[in-house]
Amino acid sequence: MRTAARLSDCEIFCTVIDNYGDAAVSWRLARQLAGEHHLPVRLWLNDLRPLAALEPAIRIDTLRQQFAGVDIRFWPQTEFPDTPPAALVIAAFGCQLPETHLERMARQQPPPRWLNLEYLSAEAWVDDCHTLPSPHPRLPLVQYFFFPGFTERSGGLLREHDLLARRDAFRADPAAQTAFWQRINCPPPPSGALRLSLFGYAHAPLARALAHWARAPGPVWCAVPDSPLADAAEAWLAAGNTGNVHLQRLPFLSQHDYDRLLWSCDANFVRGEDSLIRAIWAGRPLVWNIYPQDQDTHAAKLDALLDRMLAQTEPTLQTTVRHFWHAWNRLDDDELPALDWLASLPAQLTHLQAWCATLANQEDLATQIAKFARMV
Ligand code: TRH
Repeated sequence: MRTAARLSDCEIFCTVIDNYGDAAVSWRLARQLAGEHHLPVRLWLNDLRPLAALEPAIRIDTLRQQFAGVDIRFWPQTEFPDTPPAALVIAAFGCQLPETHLERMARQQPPPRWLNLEYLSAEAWVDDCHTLPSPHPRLPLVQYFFFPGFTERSGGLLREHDLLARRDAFRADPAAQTAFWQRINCPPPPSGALRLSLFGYAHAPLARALAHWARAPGPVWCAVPDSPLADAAEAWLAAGNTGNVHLQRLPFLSQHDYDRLLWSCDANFVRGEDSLIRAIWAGRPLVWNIYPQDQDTHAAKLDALLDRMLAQTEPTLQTTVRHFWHAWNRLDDDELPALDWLASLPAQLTHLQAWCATLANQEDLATQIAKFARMV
């Protein structure tokens, strides 16, 4: 380890595979390194469309634009522009850096700190792999694996320094809430209704859940931003018999407004990586539709998160939540205990608030990256 060094700038490379998560995580990290750690940040993205969905002020028809202190660049997959490497180079999710850029990095003195930002997992092995070095097979460069995670030995979770304060201020401010519903063109939820937000993949058994909630003891208001679940919800609505369920279709919201939706609901159904973390920071019960992987490797990841999330809870609550999450992810063919899950929400809330507060004591991912890059 070198002693703490000055860090002049940073660049993040991100290849969008599908969906929004890769761009979402890279964008949050870029904004935070620029805004909170005062680093000039370049963000290279091979596809600007997901970013423009998350932040509508972003343009998709330009090679270079500046927004929120970040220099956003289109990353052409053919010839990479000759650009001096930054002092900190982050490859998001194992993406391959352009060969010409790697060669420039190798010629730079001192060479850049080079991190591979890995996918999030709550599994125990993460702690042993976090910050492991991996020398380049040919060039005099070392890449370090940087693992986000839920423990002190991991790289932590993305969280802006004022996120929880902004959340609490929003919840205490009826005018801000009214302005939010108006801005997204949505009537405020009926008073007294249980509020759920629903975001997920096409395989989630939404129609089965809605059929159960139609028989709930009170009204259940379900906000469904654009995703495959929105189509499933509409198909169910068209079939009639909605009982106590009130469906509210929403457009795909900006990241800014999606946070406000999560903060406004009693429980949030999320998916992938980034919306999961935002739902945890909402401090309310959540259900995770994990991104499916080959050979069901996602099942172990889902259970690892459940183990951490439910560690301090009663066995009956653990059984209900675990059972519901497994059925929601179609990990087994069991019946979806949708009404038991609904009845367990007050107990889940107490626990989720405490878990959120505990996790917020951890140093956040951007801060850990900035510190590590100054030390390596
Ligand atoms: O879009 P995703 O399914 O992304 C996934 C995962 O990240 C997965 O781990 C990765 O391997 C795969 O992509 C390739 O889910 P995720 O990560 O939750 O990203 C969704 C983003 O969209 C998140 O930042 C929240 C945001 N969002 C909005 O801004 N507005 C909305 O209305 C909704 C529903 C989401």
